[in-house]
Amino acid sequence: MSTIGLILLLCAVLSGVVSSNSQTVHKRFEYKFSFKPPYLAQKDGSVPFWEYGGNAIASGESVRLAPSLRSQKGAIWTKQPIGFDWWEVDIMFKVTGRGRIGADGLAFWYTTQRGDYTGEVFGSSDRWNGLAVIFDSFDNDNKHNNPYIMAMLNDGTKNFDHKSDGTTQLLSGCLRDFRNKPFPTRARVEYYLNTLTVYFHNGLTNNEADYELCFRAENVVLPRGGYFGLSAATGGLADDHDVIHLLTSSLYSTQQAGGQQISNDEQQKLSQEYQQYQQKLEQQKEEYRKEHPDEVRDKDGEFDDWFESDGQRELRQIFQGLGQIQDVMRDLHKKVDEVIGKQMNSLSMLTAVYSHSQGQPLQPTQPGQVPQMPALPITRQDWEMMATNNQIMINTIAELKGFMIEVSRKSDTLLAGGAGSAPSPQLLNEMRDGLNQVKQTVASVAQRMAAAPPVVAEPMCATVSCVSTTTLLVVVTCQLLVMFLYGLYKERKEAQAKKFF
Ligand code: MAN
Ligand code: CA
Ligand code: CA
Repeated sequence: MSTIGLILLLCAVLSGVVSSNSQTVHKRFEYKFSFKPPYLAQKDGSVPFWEYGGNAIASGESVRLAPSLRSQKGAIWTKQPIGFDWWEVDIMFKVTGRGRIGADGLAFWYTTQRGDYTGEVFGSSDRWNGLAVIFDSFDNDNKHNNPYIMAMLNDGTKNFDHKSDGTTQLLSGCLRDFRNKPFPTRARVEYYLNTLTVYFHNGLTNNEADYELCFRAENVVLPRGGYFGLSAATGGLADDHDVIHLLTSSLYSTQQAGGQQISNDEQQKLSQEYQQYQQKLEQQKEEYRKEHPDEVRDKDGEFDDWFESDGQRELRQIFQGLGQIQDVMRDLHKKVDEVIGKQMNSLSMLTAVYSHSQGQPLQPTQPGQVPQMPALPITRQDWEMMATNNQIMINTIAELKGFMIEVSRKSDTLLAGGAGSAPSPQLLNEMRDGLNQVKQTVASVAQRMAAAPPVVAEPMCATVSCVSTTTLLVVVTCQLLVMFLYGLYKERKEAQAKKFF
């Protein structure tokens, strides 16, 4: 029967090299370093490519590494050493128990030697050489920091300090509850280009997308050709420690992938193997039907599995609802993060402008770095000052606009009445009045601008070369007047010249 399981694994291999990130990482499923249901264990209880011992028991659906009885220990190890440098292992497991607190936990191993089945460290050997990712349920040091997920590296010399939950020995970790969850919990351990990353799925949903980062550690050097293993232990307190699947993929960078593609020979060999397994499966199915004629379903009971009780339906709906709420919460979380990020940016910029207006120069902490924004708050008074300044600017601009319209109207009248002839004394007086009016308005604008409280943005001119608004207005108005007078003068000249011809 277990051949079905194998066939499923083979199918995944034949699907070829999978690219998780089409740009850089190529993934290849490694069936010889994996197990999963259905038909996880064969009829004789063996798990293809794996060996297990101690109190561990394998069934078609899972491997129970340690049952919920006192002082139990068990482990499962790959038969062959791993022949690739970088890998990703996905472990689906359930730690369940009737107690509010359970013990002791399980561990994932990548070590140069297979460990014991009844060792001291969560069922495996101490002083290992390689990596342990430990899911420690029980708070031995009473620091209220369990269940905890942690990684520990060992070169074969260190003893795990069970009494302190290995607190001083860990490489990295995260506080996560993995006991008694509605769906199986999952962990993804990735070792790629000497970076070790552990993701965790809390089992509150059965959604593939719900992995969260537990930790990432760089510059991790693991010995080559290690074995994968899983182990678990109980003590005075006990939980069931069930592993539903362990799926291994080798990882290759784009350059590596070229050399690692499956050769034609290998592909042929694999498809032959696949055909053989399929034939064997059919034979076994046939045998099973002959041996168990009662278990072959009668037509009436055929769709029994399709129905659910009221209680089952309610539970399913609750979990579905929970899953949806989680999806929404995740999206909201992302959006809030974005908004907070933007707000922080704006705030630091405003604070920098404010502090600069107070005479504090912006200073880069390191050469070539953006100046650090001092963390000065912007007070209500500052906001009010800014608002007042804005209003003054708006009023002044409106006044200037009105004045410009007036000037333009007067110049039109002047041009219409005086074109082609010398300006009359009345016109000259009007022009003088106009000029005086311009002067007065510009002077009053200048006065207002000077009297207004300092605009927060004004000191920016100290760093960027610019002119004040008043100067700009004076220059623009003078320019307009000069142009207007020059136009008048030119027209007169032309009219005089025409008289001569
Ligand atoms: C006892 C001992 C410990 C163990 C706890 C929880 O105190 O067996 O080693 O961690 O129970 O099982
Ligand atoms: Ca512990
Ligand atoms: Ca602890």
